[in-house]
Amino acid sequence: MQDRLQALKEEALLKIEQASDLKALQDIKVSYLGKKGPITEVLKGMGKLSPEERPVVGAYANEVRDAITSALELKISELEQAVIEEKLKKESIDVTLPGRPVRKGNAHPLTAVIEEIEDLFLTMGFTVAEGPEVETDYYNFEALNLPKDHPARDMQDSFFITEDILLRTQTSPVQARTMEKHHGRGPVKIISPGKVYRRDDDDATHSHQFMQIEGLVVDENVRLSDLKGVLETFAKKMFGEERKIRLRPSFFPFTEPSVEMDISCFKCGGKGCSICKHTGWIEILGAGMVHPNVLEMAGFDSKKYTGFAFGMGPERIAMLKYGIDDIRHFYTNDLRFLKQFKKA
Ligand code: 2U9
Repeated sequence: MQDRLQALKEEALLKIEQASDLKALQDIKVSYLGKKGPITEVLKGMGKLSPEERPVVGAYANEVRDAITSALELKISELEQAVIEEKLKKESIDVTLPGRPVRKGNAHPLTAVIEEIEDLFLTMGFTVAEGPEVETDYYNFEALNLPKDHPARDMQDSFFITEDILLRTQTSPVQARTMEKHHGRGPVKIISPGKVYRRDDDDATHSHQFMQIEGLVVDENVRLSDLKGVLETFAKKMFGEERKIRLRPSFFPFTEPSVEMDISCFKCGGKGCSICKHTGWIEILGAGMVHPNVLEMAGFDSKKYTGFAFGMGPERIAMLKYGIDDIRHFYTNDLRFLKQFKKA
């Protein structure tokens, strides 16, 4: 019986040695150590042995089973390791290969123009102020010298949320709020870029939501000539050093006097062309000296303090600068339009 066990052991160890995959090892395990395997058969026949032989054969059978079990475990772990090594070899990364190109985006043309304008005013000592798009009637109208019955309110037909709360129609409430925070002490020198809303039918030149950049300077001895100097610097930096500016009288409820600023046409230099509608001049923005009522409502002594303010539409500036013919291009997210503003 011991010879039979010895032969089984050698046979099993040889097969384990020669096995080339995990499935073959599993089959060997079942066929040698399983319930119907030859070792179990030998153990079952031990009843026929003499009492002296029985423990000797039993111990040897256990030894054979342990030898086969450990040979199987060793071979299994060798094969598993080989599989891992094969996988590592196949999946190794060549770090010297060139990477896939990353698609680069670009700033939205409006964002680019707003940032350019912000940078210009930052170099002139202005800071950027922001405020809520959902405003109270007080900051949007009343504090800007537009009382409830004022006819100029009609020009800013609005989206009201309640009787007293609306989507702001201009960024002027940011200036009114900033002035209040100064508690009657200057200087105030800010620009306020942001979204504004007006009830309007959208077409090539109108949008119910658009952007504004307004500016405000309040201090002692601020004059119209200061306004003119700041606007001229802005016009030249934005549209070319050769630009001339002109101020025409206008009306805004929050400024007195009020003006519109034109620049000499950057296309024809003033001779007259389709861009300047053959006038030689292009209207860029509105401005004026802050109305004393507005200063007083925000807590400034209008005998001691004066100020100037201006407002412009970045869409209009971008349309002029890049020859864009329809304001809706800014808001419809057409990549064919947006990709044209990639910087080289
Ligand atoms: C305060 C005092 C005065 C802001 C000003 C304009 C002139 C102006 C419009 C032009 C076209 C805006 O984009 S647009 O619709 N704005 O012409 N805005 S003065 O004056 C202020 C603002 C706040 C406290």
